[in-house]
This record gives sequence, structure tokens and C-alpha cells, in this order.
Amino acid sequence: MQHRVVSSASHVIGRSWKTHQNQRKDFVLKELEQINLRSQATTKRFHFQYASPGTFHDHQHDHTHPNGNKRDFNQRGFTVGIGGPVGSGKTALILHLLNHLIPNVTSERDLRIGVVTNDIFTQEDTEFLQREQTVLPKEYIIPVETGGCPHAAIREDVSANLSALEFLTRKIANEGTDGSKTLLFCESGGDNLAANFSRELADLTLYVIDVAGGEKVPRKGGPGITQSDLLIINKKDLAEAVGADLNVMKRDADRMRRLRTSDYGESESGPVIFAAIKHDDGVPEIADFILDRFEKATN
Ligand SMILES: Nc1nc2c(ncn2[C@@H]2O[C@H](COP(=O)(O)OP(=O)(O)OP(=O)(O)O)[C@@H](O)[C@H]2O)c(=O)[nH]1
Ligand SMILES: [Mg+2]
Repeated sequence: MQHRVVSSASHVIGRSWKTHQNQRKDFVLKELEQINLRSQATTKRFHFQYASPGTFHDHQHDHTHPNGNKRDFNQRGFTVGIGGPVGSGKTALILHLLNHLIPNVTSERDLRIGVVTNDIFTQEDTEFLQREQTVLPKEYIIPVETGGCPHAAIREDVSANLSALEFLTRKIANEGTDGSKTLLFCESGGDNLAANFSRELADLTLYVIDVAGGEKVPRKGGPGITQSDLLIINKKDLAEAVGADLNVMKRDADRMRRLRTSDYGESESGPVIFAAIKHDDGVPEIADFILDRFEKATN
């Protein structure tokens, strides 16, 4: 279809306004006609289908990835990416992890913690965490305002998050701690099932979904569900109220996170934890999982 170039304003000067308006009307009518024709088209369209939503890949291994899986944690602390749909409980998880880790673990292990939160148009989650927790200095929690689709800032162009996390690492190191003892949480803005952290940004990925989204969510797949290092199914306290069967969710999550049979036993699946984060249920297990991976990566 040929598109006519619409006159620029300067082009209009010298012609009567009415002529211009009539020409525009003709143009719009022709466009509508074309759209109508297109909607009746019978040509088959090809919609590329992925063979699968991807498989779980255990990152507790010795082989190196193309970018190398050893990096300088003094430059940027070990980064835990927390993704998941809107309202699934990502910020609640950070709040409860801070309250669990800081009194119980950090001084014993000489560990320092920093947090970066992503929101699209506000700094809501940073403000919430600064207000609701009292265990971490407020300046160790900083926001990134993505201004657009949250997945872009954790997957396509991670530079805003990288600079925020490097800034926090320097800040923490300046206050007397070796940067390699820095554990950073990076919360993605709530997004859809296609969003997932780039391994360039996150050393460990957690993906939080919740039972209130429906028992179907694990089997819908997507890279967060299939490939995150840990899948957290939150708000199990609401399962009965929303009619979600936790056994079905576990079965589907295991199926979607099955390890590749060429490398592993056929029946193994990536880890899944059911939690009620608001009630601290499951939080110690999630903290242990993070600390285990942190120690393995940084030692
Ligand atoms: N019933 C119940 N509510 C929870 C639980 N965890 C979190 N919530 C509530 O769920 C709501 C959303 O939690 P958030 O932590 O803000 O969710 P989020 O994933 O950070 O949301 P966005 O950042 O907006 O994507 C809040 O009102 C929490 O109190 C839980 O285990 N059970
Ligand atoms: Mg949040």
C-alpha cells in the first residue's frame, strides 16, 4: 500500500485551510478503506512458535559461560535479581529478608547488604523499604525509575541498574567492608511472564509469583518460571480463598522446570519454594538458598 506524505504545516501556507482539510479527509478515508480491506484478508500469517518455554539450567556448576561466570565482586557485589508479576510479593520478600538476614547473619559473616528497587514512574518501593525496615541504613536502599517497560531495564539495557549497584558497592566498601562481602538485591518493576533478568546483571535470579494470580500460572511458563534459579510461589495463605490447588501448582512448576535430561537425571527439577512471605513463612529457607549460592560464588 502506498502512503501519501501528509503535508507539513509550512507546506500548507499559501493554500486555503479548507482545501487542506478536504485533502486530509480524503486521505483518512482512503486509509480507513485500506484498513478495512486488510481486516478481510485471507492470507495466512506466520506466528513463530518456540518449541518450548525453555528449560531450567542449574548454575551451581563448574563450567564457564561465554561471558565467564567469575567476575570481580569488588566492583559490584553479588547481585540477586528478584523478578515477577505486579504485586506478587517482591518488595515484601526484600523487607522480610532484611529483617531476617541483618540481625542473624550479617555481623557473624561480615556481610553488608544494599538494595536497588525498580519502579516505572515512582520511587515507591524504595520509600516503602526505607520506611518499613529499621535494620539497614536508608542510604543503602536506592531507586531506579525505569520510565518504561520494566523488563527493558533488567534484560535489554541494564546500564541504569549496573550503575546503581556499582554505586552502592563503592559506598559500602568505603565504609570499611571488602566489596566481595557485599550482597545486593535488585528488585525488578512488576512485569509480565516474559520478563527475566539478564545474567549480565544478576548472579542469582529469584522469580516470585503468587497463588492469587491463579493456579494456572506455573504452567504458563516464561523464562522467569522455567529458568530462574529459584521459583517462589507466594501467598499460599490465600490458596483456599482463591481456589488454588498447591499440588497442581507444584506439579506444573516441576514440569516446567525439569532439568535437561542430557545433563541430569530425568526426574529432577529446579528448586521451588512455597511461601507466605507476609507471615515469614518460607523466608528462612529462601535466605539459606541465597547465602549458599553467595558463599559458593564469592569464596
Ligand atoms: N496474603 C498475603 N499477602 C501478601 C504476601 N506477601 C505479600 N503480600 C501483599 O501483597 C501486596 C503486594 O506485595 P508487594 O511486595 O508490594 O509486591 P511486589 O511484587 O513488590 O509489587 P510491585 O513492585 O508493584 O510489582 C502487599 O499488599 C503485600 O502485603 C503473603 O504472603 N500473603
Ligand atoms: Mg515491589
